[in-house]
Amino acid sequence: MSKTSNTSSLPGEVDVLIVGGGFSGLYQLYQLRKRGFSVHLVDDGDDIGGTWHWNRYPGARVDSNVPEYEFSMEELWQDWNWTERFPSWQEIVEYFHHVDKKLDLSRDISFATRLVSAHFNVDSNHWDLGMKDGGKVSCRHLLLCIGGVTKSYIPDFEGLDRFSGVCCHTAHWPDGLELKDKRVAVIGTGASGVQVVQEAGREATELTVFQRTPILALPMRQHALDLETQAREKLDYPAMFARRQQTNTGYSHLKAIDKSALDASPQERRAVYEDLWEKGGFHFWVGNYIDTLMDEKANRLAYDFWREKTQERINDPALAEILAPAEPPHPFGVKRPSLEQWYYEVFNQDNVHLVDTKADPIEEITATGVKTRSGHFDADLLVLATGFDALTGGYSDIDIRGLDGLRLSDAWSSGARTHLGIATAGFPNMLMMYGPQSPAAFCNGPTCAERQGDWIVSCLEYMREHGIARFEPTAKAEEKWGAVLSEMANSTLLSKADSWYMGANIPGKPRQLLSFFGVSDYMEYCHEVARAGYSGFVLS
Ligand code: N01
Repeated sequence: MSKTSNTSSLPGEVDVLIVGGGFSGLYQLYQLRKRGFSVHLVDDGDDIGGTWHWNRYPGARVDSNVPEYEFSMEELWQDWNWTERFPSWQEIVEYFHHVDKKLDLSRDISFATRLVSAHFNVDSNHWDLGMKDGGKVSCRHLLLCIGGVTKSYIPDFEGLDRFSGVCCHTAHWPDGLELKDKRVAVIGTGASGVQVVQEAGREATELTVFQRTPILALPMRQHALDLETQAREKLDYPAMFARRQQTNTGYSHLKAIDKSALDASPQERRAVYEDLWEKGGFHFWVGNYIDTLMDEKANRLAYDFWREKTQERINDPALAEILAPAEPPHPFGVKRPSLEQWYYEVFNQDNVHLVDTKADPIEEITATGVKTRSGHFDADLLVLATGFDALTGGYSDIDIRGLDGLRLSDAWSSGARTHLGIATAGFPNMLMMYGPQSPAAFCNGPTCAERQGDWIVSCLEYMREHGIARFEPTAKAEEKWGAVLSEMANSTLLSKADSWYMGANIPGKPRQLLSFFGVSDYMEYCHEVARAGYSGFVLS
């Protein structure tokens, strides 16, 4: 696999400095450069790809199907083909190299360059930026495209530093580390854990899975893609990409059924559920009856169907009850349902053990494995699939200081406050893509990168055309946006789980809904703000 190598050196000053080389950052680089902005991108990694540069654990693959999960520009898809409906991280990285080559992006990217400080300079209305290696840049606009799952979370397990085997978090998988012929322990059963467990089930001599909350995983229904079919389907790509702009999920084919599950007869509902189940992917999640994520009774019907289907695949009734319990651990779909291929069958193997850490808590990590209340589980490789300080953690890792030296981490100490999930009061000329209170967690990534991205590009053009040196949202606009999110949390079942959507997976983190549900509805708000001359922003 070829690595992107032609790294550009840092410029002294630019109109826009972008941080992060994933879908959103690369889109901004391409679009802003085309419009005559001087723009540069920095990324901590030594290659593009954003989350796909970092998350390269065995089995890592995307949960969104292609071609929905790619850019919509024709010059990018006309001569690109995939081999699988849900591609592996390796193939996605290759796709990013293709994008780089086609759009000639890396001439304006500094790789292995980590932004560590960003201080707003009130005299110049510029941001003074400092990189980890000492490099400095001044920019008019700071555009943070750092992604939602940037800062990994490692729980404070007693004795973790004493483990004598190899221990790694899924987001920091070293090149060449294999599961084969090892005794593997995996802590965590979110989307990352599910994928590692599937691979470890095939490769490891012994596998122990530590589950705190069962994942309500859905069948992926993976299949290979051939060139003839893709050539035929490309005739419809422009229409498909246009449709994807119109839905709240950001997928052209995924739209909730505009009917209550409770209004359907049991036979009709069963037929709908079976159909969604067979389609695979996220159909059973966001293509389900409209009230599935809003009404407890409707939700329970979906949960019971999920449980029935899942339990059928697990031989041991006791294990089936731990993996798919009679009482839901939380409403279905309010934590991210991972897509799986053979996850549940793994637990039918003799060399695989499941530990329910609610019943049998982890007491400590020892030199040779994991000690729980009931016993000790030996391991050579300890995999921490324990997630991320999602949506806000990446920001608190940078020393961002706005007006009067205000630190972003202090401004957000009791919760993230934003206008549209794009900007925050006290931090002029700083914009976030995929930020907290934007639709990041509930939208197909590339769609969000393009839709929110186009709005940001227009916003920056507007500021340039009107000679505006500085803009920032008002505290009042942030309050209003916060109220929109609170209302959303209260009118759905989203607040009923301790998920990263709610900031509730990190001890001590303020509990709030961190993502807006529905990208089309969200864009309506954004367009309304722009039409009103950027209402809620102070322009000077
Ligand atoms: O992280 P998670 P992730 N003791 O937070 C457990 C995206 N993604 O990396 O549920 C024991 O979901 C925790 O338990 P609990 C996707 O958006 C996408 O898997 O809190 N266990 C949970 O089981 C996803 O949602 C893809 O009770 C502890 C797990 O660790 C997001 O990234 C692939 C614990 C963390 O799960 C994050 O997924 C991968 C403790 N002290 C990721 N602390 C694809 O597109 C935490 N856990 C395929």
